Amino acid sequence: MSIVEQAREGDILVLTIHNPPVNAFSPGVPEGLHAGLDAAEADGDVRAVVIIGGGRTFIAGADIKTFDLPREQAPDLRGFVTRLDAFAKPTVAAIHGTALGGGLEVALACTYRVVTADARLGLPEVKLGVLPGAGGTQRLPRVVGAQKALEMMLSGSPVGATEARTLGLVDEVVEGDLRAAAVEFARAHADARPLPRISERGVEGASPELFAAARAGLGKTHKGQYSPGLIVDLAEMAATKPFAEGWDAEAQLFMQAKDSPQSRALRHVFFAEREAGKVRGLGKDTPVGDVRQVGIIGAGTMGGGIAMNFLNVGLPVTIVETAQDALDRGLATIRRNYENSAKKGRLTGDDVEKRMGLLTPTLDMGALADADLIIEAVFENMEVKKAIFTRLDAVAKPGAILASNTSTLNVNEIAAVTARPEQVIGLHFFSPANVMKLLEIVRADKTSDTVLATSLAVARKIGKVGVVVGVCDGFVGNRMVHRYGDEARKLVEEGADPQAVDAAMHALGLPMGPFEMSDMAGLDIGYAIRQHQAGERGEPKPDGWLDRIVETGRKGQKTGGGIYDYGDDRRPRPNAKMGQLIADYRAEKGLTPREIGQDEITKRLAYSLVNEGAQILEEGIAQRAGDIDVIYLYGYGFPAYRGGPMGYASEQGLGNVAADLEKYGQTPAPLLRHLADEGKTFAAYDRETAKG
Ligand code: 3H9
Repeated sequence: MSIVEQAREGDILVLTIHNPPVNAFSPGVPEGLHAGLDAAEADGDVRAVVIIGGGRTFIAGADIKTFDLPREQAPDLRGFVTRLDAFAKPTVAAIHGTALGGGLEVALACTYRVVTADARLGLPEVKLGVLPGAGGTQRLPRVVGAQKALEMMLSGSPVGATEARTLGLVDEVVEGDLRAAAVEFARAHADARPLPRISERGVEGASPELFAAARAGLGKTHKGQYSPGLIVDLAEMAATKPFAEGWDAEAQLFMQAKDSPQSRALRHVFFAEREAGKVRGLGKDTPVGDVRQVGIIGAGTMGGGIAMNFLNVGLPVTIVETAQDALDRGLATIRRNYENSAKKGRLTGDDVEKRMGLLTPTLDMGALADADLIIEAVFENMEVKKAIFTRLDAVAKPGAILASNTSTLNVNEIAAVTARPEQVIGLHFFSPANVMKLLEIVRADKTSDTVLATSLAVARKIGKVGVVVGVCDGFVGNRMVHRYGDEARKLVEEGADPQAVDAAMHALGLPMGPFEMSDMAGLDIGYAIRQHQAGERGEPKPDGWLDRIVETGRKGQKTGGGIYDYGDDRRPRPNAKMGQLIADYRAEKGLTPREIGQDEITKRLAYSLVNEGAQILEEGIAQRAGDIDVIYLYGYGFPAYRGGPMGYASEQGLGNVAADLEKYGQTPAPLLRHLADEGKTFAAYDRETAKG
């Protein structure tokens, strides 16, 4: 079948795009569409043209894979849109699924748009660090007004068919057969002249204040990002300059944005997110189990948060505790969380009761006999976990998935106490578990493919980004964060203020620096880990400056302060006594503080993540560098526009990263060294290893 199929419906020519999976504007598509317009021009009997997508969607945009091609090899979307806009016969975009980016731009250059009731239309380019580059910045404001256009282009979120109709973005919402309805519509409008062209309209609702306010808001909504400012500039041009001028400026700014490191990073993230859901070696036909009943052991903060994920999607949850008061507290917390959402208007009172109604509290582990998936979420102690899994093995039905929410412990060891280690897996949720999107899915040595595939499906069902990792201390996220924390503490020993260390991470775009994060998580957690690890290695009790802070009783936000003080606004403020404690510590240890610039702090912190990430990759604990990036985006707030830590390092050049690591006294991991020597990126490594 040709990539663009031409078919006559009497006097209407229908052009159907067949470019699965999402009809992106790939090489071959413009050629096929031009051929269709040639045919419509040549044949006097053709009165109008319909453009429709074959398969599941209309055009989902420019083909993101072609962004790095030289301009002359990239599909010419703008050339096609120009011809469409000037076409002498009426053209109708028949839209189902999603008309996104270049797809909506094609539709906007058509004379008319008809859509199915479930269609969605949007300009999501900002999410790729670019801007609508085929007339979207100039046409959308002319259709929906300046304010709505800004909102759509800056958020990148699509609108549904009904809203699109109200906005005048579409001409008709179709029930039933879209193709037939579009042909009918085209025929009914075949003789309309002059043809209405969006490019000839003015922009409603524009004012200098509107654009000034939009610019002022960017610091909050798009801090540190490049393309949103350009989008506002172009929307303003749409309102104040002739179409042709805005159209030319758009082309130039699109190229600038496309060639920016931020766009490269965001495109890397787009594909990394999609790859992360795929497990190498796991067949597409791997059976996926049905999860209808969920059991949770532990009604503490984690257990309660985990339970909410399932209740939110209508799955019944049985939650088990050892004592009635702990169970009551857990339930009250879940209810309070839901009621807070209801107060904010995110849920109705009915929703709250419906969700609470799906929750069965019990002190009896035997009540988990019917559960398809059981998640243990008690405190981190191997003996306690082993006892629970031994009991679960006796109680759970055959085929039930037995999962541990451990964040550090060895899942193989936990699995080994059961007679069914193939049913055991780690499901590591991030706190707060009802909010954070990341789920590390820890594949133990004997975990079966079905258990793995089912866990991935469960992650999708509850709206999490599931990333498969292997067993090691801290898995991917926490193992890397431990190295990062070590480096942060060292920087303070050497002379940096904690505030300066955190500020460097803010400048990189992270919502929190390492010390704010530790204060939030509780300083006692890291303290306990350091003590434990030293004990295991037979080393003396750790006595760093941070250990000393914990020993003063300051454990972070939960005790009102830790490294910093916190007021009601929960913002960190330096504490003079802690500053003195650090100064005394340095003096006692004979450390002469030195000035440390932001550049050094940023490199040492970011590259400590990268170096550990490279080690993790080499050990096969993560399948891909892209997976590590996805973990850092969704679990730690690493900004997508930096590409995650591994993407960021690749953008800096791995040779430079290795040299900086050495300069600051760290040894580059062998894989990092190797890639640096070969002049490669982590993305190249991912591509090579994908081939096997
Ligand atoms: C643009 O248009 C620029 C213009 O303004 C100017 C140009 C001059 N290209 O997400 P899924 C692949 S910028 C290439 O899993 P879903 C995707 O990688 C573009 N590939 O499915 C995946 O591949 P694989 C503006 C693409 O049903 C497969 O399709 N448009 C593209 O959950 C399925 O994707 C956008 O930003 C693409 N444009 O969601 C839209 N899109 O199977 C981006 C998808 O190998 N796309 N793929 O893993 C989306 O938002 C979602 O993919 C969509 C479907 C909603 C369409």
